[in-house]
Amino acid sequence: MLITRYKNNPILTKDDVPYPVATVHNAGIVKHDGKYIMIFRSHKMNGRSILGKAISDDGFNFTVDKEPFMIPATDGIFKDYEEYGIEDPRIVLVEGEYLITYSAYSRYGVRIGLAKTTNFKEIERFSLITEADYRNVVIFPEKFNGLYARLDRPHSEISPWAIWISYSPDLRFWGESKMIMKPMQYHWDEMKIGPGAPPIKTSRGWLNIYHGVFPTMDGSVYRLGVALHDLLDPAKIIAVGDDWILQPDEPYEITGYVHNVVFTCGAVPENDGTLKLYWGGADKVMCVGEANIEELVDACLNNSRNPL
Ligand code: BMA
Repeated sequence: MLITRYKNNPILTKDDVPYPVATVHNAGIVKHDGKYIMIFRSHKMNGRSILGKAISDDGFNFTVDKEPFMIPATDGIFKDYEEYGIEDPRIVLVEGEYLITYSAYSRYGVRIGLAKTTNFKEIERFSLITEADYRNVVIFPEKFNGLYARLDRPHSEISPWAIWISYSPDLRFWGESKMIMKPMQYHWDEMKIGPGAPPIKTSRGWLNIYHGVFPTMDGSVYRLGVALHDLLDPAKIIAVGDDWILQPDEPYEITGYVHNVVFTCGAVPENDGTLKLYWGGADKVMCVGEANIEELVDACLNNSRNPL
């Protein structure tokens, strides 16, 4: 077992939230000033999503803020594109700024918003960084030759939904896009894949924990897998682990708002070489597990499949 589930999962549910919500799931998470800050998604009772914030000393026991952290914008261009809700935040620290990427839903489709904060109190909505039909944007914590880099997942009618990379000098304008990893036929991720947690730097490469989806007669199953990107050229994938590292096994992952889902938006690497991996269980609750980072890298290298 590469991921050891925390014994008291789920760590956060709707009953921990002091305002009315139906779910708590798909949270981004970072360590800031010695505390774990979690930005989670909740469905409201109208079926649209908002983002909440929770804080913890140990990464397991969280307390939720009295008010939501972000709700759909009420003015400017963001208002038009967040009308149906905001979902699945990822957080990364780059050069002293926390960058939060989230899915913005509206009558025009789903695109990605980028907000910045330094303290998780004041938030600046910076830019809408894709057009419609993109989800799952994770930004690398470091720049490459002076450029920010991101992984994302555009929707395509022609090819299975795959992971792409793009670069930006300023977080606003993105380009040099390229598909770098795609689903594999008759495999656990054959229907679609997407970036999960922001990439984690290791001595052997960037560890990318992604999700893959398999269609069954009983609906789709969301699982997590691992890939390793070159440290200097993240478009180059060194290896993709052939097996999933986590699948819905516990009752709170099998049954919920959407059945059979483990979905990650964040992980925290610790100084002792372990990783706290966070995931939404069945789109309803938040869970955590621990892993050894080197073992996850080995899982990419020792039993690989082709990225493309
Ligand atoms: C995806 C997204 C995720 C969700 C998953 C399973 O398409 O909507 O937010 O966790 O489906 O329902």
